[in-house]
Amino acid sequence: MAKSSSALHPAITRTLDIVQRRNHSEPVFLQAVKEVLETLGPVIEEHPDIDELNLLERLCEPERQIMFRVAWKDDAGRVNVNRGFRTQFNSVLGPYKGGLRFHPTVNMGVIKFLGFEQIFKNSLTGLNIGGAKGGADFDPAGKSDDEVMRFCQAFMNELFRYIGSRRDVPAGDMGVGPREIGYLFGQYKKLTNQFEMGVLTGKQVGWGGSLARKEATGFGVVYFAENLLQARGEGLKGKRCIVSGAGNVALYTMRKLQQLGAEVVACSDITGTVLQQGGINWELLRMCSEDERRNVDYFAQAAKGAEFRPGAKVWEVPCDYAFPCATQNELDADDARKLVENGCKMVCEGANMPCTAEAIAVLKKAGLLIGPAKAANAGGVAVSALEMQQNAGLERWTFEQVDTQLKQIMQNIFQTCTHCANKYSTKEDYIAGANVGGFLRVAQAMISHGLI
Ligand code: NDP
Ligand code: 2IT
Repeated sequence: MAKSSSALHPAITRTLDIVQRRNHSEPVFLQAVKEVLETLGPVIEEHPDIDELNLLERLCEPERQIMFRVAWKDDAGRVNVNRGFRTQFNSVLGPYKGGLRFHPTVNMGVIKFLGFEQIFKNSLTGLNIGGAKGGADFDPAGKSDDEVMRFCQAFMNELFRYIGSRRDVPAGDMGVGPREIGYLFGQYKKLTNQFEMGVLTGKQVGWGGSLARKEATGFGVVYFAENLLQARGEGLKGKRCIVSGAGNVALYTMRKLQQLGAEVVACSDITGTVLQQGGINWELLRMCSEDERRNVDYFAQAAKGAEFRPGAKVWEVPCDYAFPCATQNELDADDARKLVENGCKMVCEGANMPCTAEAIAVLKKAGLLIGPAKAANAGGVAVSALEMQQNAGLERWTFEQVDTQLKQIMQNIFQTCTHCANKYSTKEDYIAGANVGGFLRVAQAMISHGLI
């Protein structure tokens, strides 16, 4: 069987043309589709029915897209209007599953890129969850608790028609954490008059949430990185790491890195980059970020020996390993060159599609290990599925039980990526490995379900 060749399979070029024509105003969606499709050539050659059944085009078209008005009143009594979204991309492996993002940059293209990625990520977990994503162009920054609650209620007034524990199960993403999930759940319960625990995940642990869900994405990223490094006979102990972001994924990536003996030298957010001698004071950072909802400029003032670089990206700080955990396309070709120059050996993606295509090309050429997002950050949604499992069985597992399963799932994902990289691309091409591994399970299920 032929491995990846420079000329793309005709089914791929044809599908890319169609997707480009249909979605020309959605660059990040196109970027995500291109990255996946370009790695599928050898699989399509091996399974001609994929082309005969036009699976690629079917896969790139969401099963359903919902867009709605969200009108709500701020504390000054003014009426605000935002746009809400849910893309129910693919339900072949289970109920639609994926987070909600509240951020001013949200639009249909962003939600579609995230929903598309989610199909393959969810497939890689080996669990029965389909792919979806949603959110709104609402900016939670600077909003009062009451404003966030009123927005969540108004958002759910429309979304509730389309979700359900066996239909579509949203969770958090940027700007949506346990507080927002609580308000969303309260309104869903009010509207449906049912305590349908499994309709949302990422709930607080007191009323149906899973222990270790909060930690899961970041911990999973580090478990995946450990697997990558072990395969090269390397490890995390004593290594200098940099992490972008200071939100949920970044925080728990840093936590696990420190627990495993790595030194986290810097992190960042929209205000800039903070470095701290002897490593980032994690407890203090967690308090600033989670409890006080403050930025890293504030943390830098409180942290001993911290240096703050306003507006600077974190990638200029020399490190052994880098963990982009903030947002899409946050690491470009110049940043990648900087990392290479400074001797960085691995980039493991916590955020969804944090590296531009050009950055990936630079990193690959320099031989860095790359942990692709749809594999490396799948721990969050995997533990969401474990939360659904606990809810369905009216069970409550210990932190250790969940964490042990998370570790095993991340190892399984790594093995799938390794196997598929070796078989369909080249050794250590975990990007192709993740795409193919995620795709194969979805494709087989789509074929089984017939033309629907
Ligand atoms: P949070 O909202 O908790 O945190 C996001 C962090 O990224 C904040 O520190 C934010 O800074 C920073 N950030 C956002 N945009 C930029 C930017 N343009 N430049 C610099 N910093 C920026 O979100 P999460 O941690 O949940 O999500 C982070 C990433 O991980 C996203 O890509 C998300 O899709 C992905 N992800 C999340 C999962 C989850 O379970 N939550 C699971 C898998 C992936 P500021 O506060 O200053 O805006
Ligand atoms: O990008 C992601 O995987 C998430 N935001 C988590 C989704 C989920 O359903 O837990």
